[in-house]
Amino acid sequence: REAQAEVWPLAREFLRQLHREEADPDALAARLTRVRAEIDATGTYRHTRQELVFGARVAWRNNNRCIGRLYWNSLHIRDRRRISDAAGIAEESAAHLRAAANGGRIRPVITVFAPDAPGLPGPRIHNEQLIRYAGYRDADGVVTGDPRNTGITEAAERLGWPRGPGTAFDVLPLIVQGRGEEPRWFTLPADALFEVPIVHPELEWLAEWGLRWHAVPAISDMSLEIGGIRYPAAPFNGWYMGTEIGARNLADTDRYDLLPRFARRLGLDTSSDRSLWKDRALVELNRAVLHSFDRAGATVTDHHTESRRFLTHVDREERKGRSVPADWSWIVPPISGSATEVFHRYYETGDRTPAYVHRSAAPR
Ligand code: HEM
Ligand code: NRG
Repeated sequence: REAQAEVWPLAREFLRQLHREEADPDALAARLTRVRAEIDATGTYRHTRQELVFGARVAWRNNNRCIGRLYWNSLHIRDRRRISDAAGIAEESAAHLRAAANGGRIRPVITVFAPDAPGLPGPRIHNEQLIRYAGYRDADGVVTGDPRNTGITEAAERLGWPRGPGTAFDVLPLIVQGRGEEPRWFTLPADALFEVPIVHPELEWLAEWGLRWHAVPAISDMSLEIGGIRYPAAPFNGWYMGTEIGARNLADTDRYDLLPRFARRLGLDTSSDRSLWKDRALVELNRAVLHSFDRAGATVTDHHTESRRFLTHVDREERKGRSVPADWSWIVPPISGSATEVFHRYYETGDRTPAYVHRSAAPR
C-alpha cells in the first residue's frame, strides 16, 4: 500500500517529462490514466519501450559525475526485462560485453533486467563492474592483483570459485543473484573479454611488465530508477577515459601502486617529492595507456578531448533550455586539471530523476 503511494507521483512526473521533451503531448492524458489503473491494481506498472529508452538515456544525462555525457541520446538499450534468473543474467551480460566491445569500436550500451516489484526484489549483480580483476590477499596482507577487489574475490571463493591462475590480472567471475535465488558464480567466456596489453610508445621495457586492462568499463552495481520503478540489475558501459586507468587504477597507492617502480625504472630521483617523480611517471604511464588502446584498436578518449566534448554538451543542453548538473570534483580529470577547460569554471550539482543510483545508497 505504502509503496503504491510512492510510485504514482514519480510515474506521473516522469511521464510528464517524457511527453514534454519528446513524446506526443496529446497522448499524455491517456497514458496517465492507464498507468494509474495499473498501479492501483498491481502496485507497479510496466514501461513501454519508449519510456525505458528515454529513462535510461536521461538517467545518464542527469549524472553529476560523468564527463562523457555528450552522447547521452545515443545510448543503446537492450531490453531484457523478462530475464530474472542468474544463468540468464550471466549469459546476457556476456552478450552485452560482446555487443559493447564491437571488435574495439566500443558502443555505449545498457542491458536492463527485471525490475523490483512490490514484495519481489529483482535480480542483482554483486560485482561493481562486469569485468574486474581479482585481488588475492596472502597471510601477510600482501595483495596480488587489484586491492580494490579483495572483498568480491573472497565472496567468490566462499561461493566455491576455485580461483584463477593467480596473476595480477585474473578476471573475476560474475556473482549473480537471480530473483528469489541465492548468489551463484559464473565464469565470463573468453570471447566476451576485450583486454589491452599495456606498452609504451618508446619505453620498450614496459611491455615485459605484463600489464593489461579491460577495454569496456561496465558498471553493474548501480540501480536504474525511472518514474518510481527500480531496475537493480542494469549494467551499462561507455568507453574509458585514459586517466581512469593510467592515473587511478594503475597508479593509486591503494590500487596497483605502480608509480614508485615506474619512476625508479625511468631513473628518476624518488627520494624527494620535489623532483616531481610522481608527476613525470604519471604522464608516461598515461601515454602508455592511450598508445596501447590505439594500438589494440580499442576506443579510448583522452582527458583534453573529453573536457572539450563535455563543454560542448553543456552548450548544447543550455541551447535547449536545460542546465547540466555536474560535480566539479568528479568532472575535472585526475591529472593536468588546469590544462583542461572543465577546470576553469564551476557547476551546480543536481538531484534529478531518472537516475543511476548506487545500490548501497538505495533503500531496499
Ligand atoms: C562516471 C566517462 C559513458 C554513467 C564517469 C567518470 C568518467 C566517465 C571519467 C568518472 C569515473 C571515475 O572517476 O571513477 C565516461 C565516458 C563515457 C561514459 C568517456 C563514454 C561514452 C557513460 C554511460 C553511462 C555513464 C554510457 C550510463 C548510461 C556514468 C555514471 C558515473 C560515470 C553513473 C558515476 C559513477 C559513480 O558514481 O561511481 N564517466 N562515461 N557514463 N558515468 Fe560516464
Ligand atoms: N573509473 C572506473 C569506471 C567508472 C566509469 N567510467 C566510465 N564509464 N568511463 C574504472 O573502471 O576505472 N562508462 O560507462 O564509460
